[in-house]
Amino acid sequence: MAGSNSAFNAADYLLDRQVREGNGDRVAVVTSGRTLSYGELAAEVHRVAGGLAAIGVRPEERVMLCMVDGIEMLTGILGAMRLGAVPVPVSTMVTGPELGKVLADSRARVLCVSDEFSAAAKAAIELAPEVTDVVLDRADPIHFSTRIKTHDWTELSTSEAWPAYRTWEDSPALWLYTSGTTGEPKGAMHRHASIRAVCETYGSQVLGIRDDDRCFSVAKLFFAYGIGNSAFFPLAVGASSILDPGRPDPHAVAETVRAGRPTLFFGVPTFYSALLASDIPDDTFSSVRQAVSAGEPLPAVIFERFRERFGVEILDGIGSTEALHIFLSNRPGQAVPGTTGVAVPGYDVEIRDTGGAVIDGAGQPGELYVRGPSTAVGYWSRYETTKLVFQGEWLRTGDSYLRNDDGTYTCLGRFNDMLKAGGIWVSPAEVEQRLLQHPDVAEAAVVAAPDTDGIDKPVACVVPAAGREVDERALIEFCREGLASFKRPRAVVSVAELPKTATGKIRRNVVRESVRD
Ligand code: 3SK
Repeated sequence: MAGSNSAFNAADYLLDRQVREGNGDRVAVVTSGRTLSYGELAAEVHRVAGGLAAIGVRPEERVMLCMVDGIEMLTGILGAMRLGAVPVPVSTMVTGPELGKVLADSRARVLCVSDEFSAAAKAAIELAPEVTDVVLDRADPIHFSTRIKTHDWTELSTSEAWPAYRTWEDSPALWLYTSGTTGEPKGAMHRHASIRAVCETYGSQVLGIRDDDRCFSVAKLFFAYGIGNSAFFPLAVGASSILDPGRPDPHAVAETVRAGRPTLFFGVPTFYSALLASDIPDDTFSSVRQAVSAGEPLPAVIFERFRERFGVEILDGIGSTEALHIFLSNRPGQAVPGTTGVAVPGYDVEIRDTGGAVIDGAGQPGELYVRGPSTAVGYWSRYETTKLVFQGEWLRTGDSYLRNDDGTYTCLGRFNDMLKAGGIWVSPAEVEQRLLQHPDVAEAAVVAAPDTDGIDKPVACVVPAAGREVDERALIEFCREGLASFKRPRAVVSVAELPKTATGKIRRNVVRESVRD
């Protein structure tokens, strides 16, 4: 029962329950080299749990995983959970020192790492004195320092099966590091029951995921968005997951889609835009019954162009690492382009002013707060930041939102990305959406930059569409026509690419600095 602290283990819920319910022969996971049934995946997870225990991992200890998507990453995460330990999947897009920072912060003793990140791991370990053991996914271990014992993955996956630890609903299950678009990385600590909560809310009631679905997510398992899409949602209902170890690029993803024929496809706005800019065939997504977007607002123009060209509706939603997954979303068949839809069942949202008072009326911007069954218990060892973000039952998202007359919500950007022109608030997202409607524009970021009088004005950085050139005057005129004139960018800078975070979000602070130079 939700709310009580009875015995519950998320790995048991996702895998062993399927086997107990007679789904052992169903396909659980498909990767480039292997296909595993639920029975086979559960057995491998039991052995990996035993392997981790054999190298000394104890319940409640952290195990960090810096790995490509594949059977090892999935069984490493679920094996640690089964053992009652806490998997900490981390971004594979970081440098050695960045990895070292989160490794040291987490106090993990064991690091699991894919071959291609072993150099970063070597540098990271120098900064993390607690690390004693490294598990590599190749048979030929590289040499770390003398204090480190190295193991290869086969050692784990051929160990004695290990029974599920008697975790409770509120036992620690998973840590996910987040830094927002700036800030220091902080570990959001999630409970076992939160994993079931996201499956029973967004997974079942919004996506309507079924056992005959096949999920493919461009966002990797180390993101909150990706682990829900590729592990929690499919496994909770006996569906299958397609895991791709490669870096997402439109042609490679189109290839995986053609081969795996997913029915649910998960991406982020930047990737949908890259798919639209590519020459992949228009029938690429013919197997997909629903596409999903999160991470940042999906511009209406991308929604329309994707549906027109590929014949698939993209369901835009917003979640956060702290909430574990999506809590505000459009609904299948009823998407309102340019909005993030309404609260996911089980979650409540509020818009509050800077003093924290709830704003009731439609059309008034404020900061979005959410409460629901999957919010993290706080950040690891970050007392002050925890108090700022986790306020009683409510989670402060840092996103600026307004409620529309029809009850849907529209994102105006990060709360602190809002800019003023002529003393009036301007939403960068709104100006960017207008720019994206222009055929010369592939991507856009609008930030504030001081004019010659030192007064902030909106400036746009745009990536031209393939084969096009950007005409500054024409784009400013285009914005003046489509928006209130004060919102138009006063300058347009053409750039080859926009700086992004590992999750594909525009790094506005970097864009801001670049236009101020
Ligand atoms: O940024 C989002 O929208 C998101 C969605 C699901 C899970 C995690 C995140 C950060």
